[in-house]
Amino acid sequence: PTTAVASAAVTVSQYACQRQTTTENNNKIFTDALEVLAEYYEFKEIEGPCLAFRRATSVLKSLPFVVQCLRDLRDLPCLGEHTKAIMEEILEYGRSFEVEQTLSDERYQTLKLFTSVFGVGPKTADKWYRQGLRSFSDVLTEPGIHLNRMQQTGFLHYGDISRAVSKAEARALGSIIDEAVRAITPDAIIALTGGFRRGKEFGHDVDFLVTTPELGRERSLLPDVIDELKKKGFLLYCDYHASTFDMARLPSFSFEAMDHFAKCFLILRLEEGKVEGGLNSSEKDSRGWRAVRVDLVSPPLDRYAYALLGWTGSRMFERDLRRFARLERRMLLDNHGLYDKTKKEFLAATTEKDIFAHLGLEYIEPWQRNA
Ligand code: TTP
Ligand code: MN
Ligand code: MN
Ligand code: MN
Repeated sequence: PTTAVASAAVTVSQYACQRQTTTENNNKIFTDALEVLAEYYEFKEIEGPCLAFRRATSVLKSLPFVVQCLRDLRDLPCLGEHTKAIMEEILEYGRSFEVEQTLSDERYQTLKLFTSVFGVGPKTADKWYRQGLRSFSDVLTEPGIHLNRMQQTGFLHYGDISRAVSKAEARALGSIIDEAVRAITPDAIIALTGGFRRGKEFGHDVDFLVTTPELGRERSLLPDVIDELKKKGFLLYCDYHASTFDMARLPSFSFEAMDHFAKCFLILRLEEGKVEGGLNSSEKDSRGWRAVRVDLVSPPLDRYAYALLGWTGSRMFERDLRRFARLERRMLLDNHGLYDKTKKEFLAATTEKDIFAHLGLEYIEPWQRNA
């Protein structure tokens, strides 16, 4: 009889968009450790090792087996010497000295804390650290510090926003968004996207794509939806960005750049009574509501498939889709479209399957994109 061997002769692609990665992570003990190191280098703004650790993490998340010895790693891509050394330590001692050192590093701890505030990125966090600030009360009592509106809101709702959003809460928010959008245009198209579309149980926010069949109408859709949410008493915070979309522009070469669609970053008030099974609260409080982060993006309908693919993530999956397009197909992909450099033309798509087909990639379902 044939016995299944863990690291059987199945080749694992170096591209996340050619791997199936569900939310079931068999190698969490390794990926948690490697993510700490990735974040450490991110805070240090050293891109190379940061990306290397993220790529390694992403490969390990796709494996259908638990790595039990270094031999299991033999034929896997994206695992460098540093990664393998960390994994070897964990295999042998159940933990990594370097990771534990990083976790107790003062700068790492402080930047981790500061960047957990909505509106505070690594740059601001590092500036505060270099000013000698170490805690929220340091920041909030330091005379020279100016907090922008986003950061003020971030501190105000810190407890709620730093607590994970559950699937039940995402569903309740779906109904709220659905109702608000349909009050504006009954024929609106609304799709859940982001981590919840990938089947995650918890998220840091809830992402929706909303648009209308009428081209051009989407430009004024979000302002109307925002007014509606405000009128109904749901709106706690709104950062709206109007569309800067230009049809003629080539897809951008950058991986992390924001797209040009109209979008808003919101904080909404979610009532306990709207959530089946109640709120995801650590301690029962008597408020009966919580604040939740919600993102809305509104592409024109003819870019719906590209926007949906781009906003479904994961970030590593998106990054590799673009890298694959560029290096393997001489095509440029971003949230707006796909440009074939050989044919010198944009490729139209009405579904995500069309885009995978254009790229000559096997279709990967949303719940298999948790790279
Ligand atoms: P996020 O909501 O940041 O991440 P997530 O939903 O995968 O995970 P979490 O549970 O932590 O919320 O982003 C979702 C996707 O949207 C991600 O792939 C990046 C993409 N995105 C853009 O393409 N453009 C943008 O301007 C923003 C803000 C996000
Ligand atoms: Mn999200
Ligand atoms: Mn802004
Ligand atoms: Mn989001």
